[in-house]
Amino acid sequence: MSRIPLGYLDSAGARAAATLPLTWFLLLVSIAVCLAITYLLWRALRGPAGTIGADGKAPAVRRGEGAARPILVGVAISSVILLIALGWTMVALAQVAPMPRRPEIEIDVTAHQWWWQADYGASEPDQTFSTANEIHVPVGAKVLLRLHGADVIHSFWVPKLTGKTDMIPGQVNLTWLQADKPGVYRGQCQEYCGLQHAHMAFEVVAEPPAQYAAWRRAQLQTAPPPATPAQAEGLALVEYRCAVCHTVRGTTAGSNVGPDLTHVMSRRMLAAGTLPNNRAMLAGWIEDPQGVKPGTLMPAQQLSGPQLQALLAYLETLK
Ligand code: HEC
Ligand SMILES: [Cu+2]
Repeated sequence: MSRIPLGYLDSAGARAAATLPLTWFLLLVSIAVCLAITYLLWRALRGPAGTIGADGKAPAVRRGEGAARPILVGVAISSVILLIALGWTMVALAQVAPMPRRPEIEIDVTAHQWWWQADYGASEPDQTFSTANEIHVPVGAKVLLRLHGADVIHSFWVPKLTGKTDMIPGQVNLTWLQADKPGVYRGQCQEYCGLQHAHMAFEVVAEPPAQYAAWRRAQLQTAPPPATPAQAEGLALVEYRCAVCHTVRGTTAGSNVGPDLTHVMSRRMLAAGTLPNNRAMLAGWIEDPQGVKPGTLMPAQQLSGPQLQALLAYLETLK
């Protein structure tokens, strides 16, 4: 599926599309204003300089006939443009502000320093699961997002699909999105939230409904039991070393300081969009998370070589 980078000058969904013409209008007006002011300044600077009179005083300012005209014209033009911008903003707000009354999907997204937790199925207790840094939605569906903040203020932003909404501890903010085309849309935290704010990205994977349903079914599964001695040793290490912070459903690891790892290998990226997800990157992350994301809340694990291999053998089964 194609990866679609950040960018707000085009849209891929109804909510972003509603504000797009206004964005372009304001952008072009701003550019025109900059050019006009530059031109007027340039013209004024090129005009004849005033000369100091014989008495050593600057010449008196002369106010010619009709000198007030440019001011009046300028004020009139600005007022008209600002009134248009105001009216247009109201219209755009009316289009994007109401939440969908019957959303097809509801997801609780919680921002942590510095990763995203996505919980599905709050309204159906047998359909709940938690994932991280990757939000799947079916193409064309209206998706309601309940936004939570775990520690400090963050902000949810997927420019191709929806504008920014703050995620504030102790408060639930709502937003919604709808993807019209399949694709992987990049999102980013938009409120400075500490050391690794720049490495707090995520992806919205919009896929055809059948594919989405298959993904959801797979996410609902618990982790498979280990099939080899190495995997069994890996599981023991997870329950001993990682369980204080991570969940692997189907094992005794059940903490939520860090991302749910039950299906960690099904994800495209690791550590909030920081590393591509494969065996080598996973090993590097577990050995030295502080080298990848200095300040991240996962400490280095200091495992021996054989321990790391066993751990990887087990983690690779978490698809
Ligand atoms: C003290 C808590 C803590 C411990 C112990 C811990 N982790 Fe983490 N882990 C985290 C946090 C917090 C993150 C999120 C880091 C980020 O993205 O900034 C994380 C992220 C990860 C990720 C990336 C997941 C993703 O989807 O991006 C993996 C994989 C991971 N940890 C594996 C492990 C393994 C394996 C162990 C045990 C050997 C372990 N962790 C021990 C807190 C912990
Ligand atoms: Cu943030």
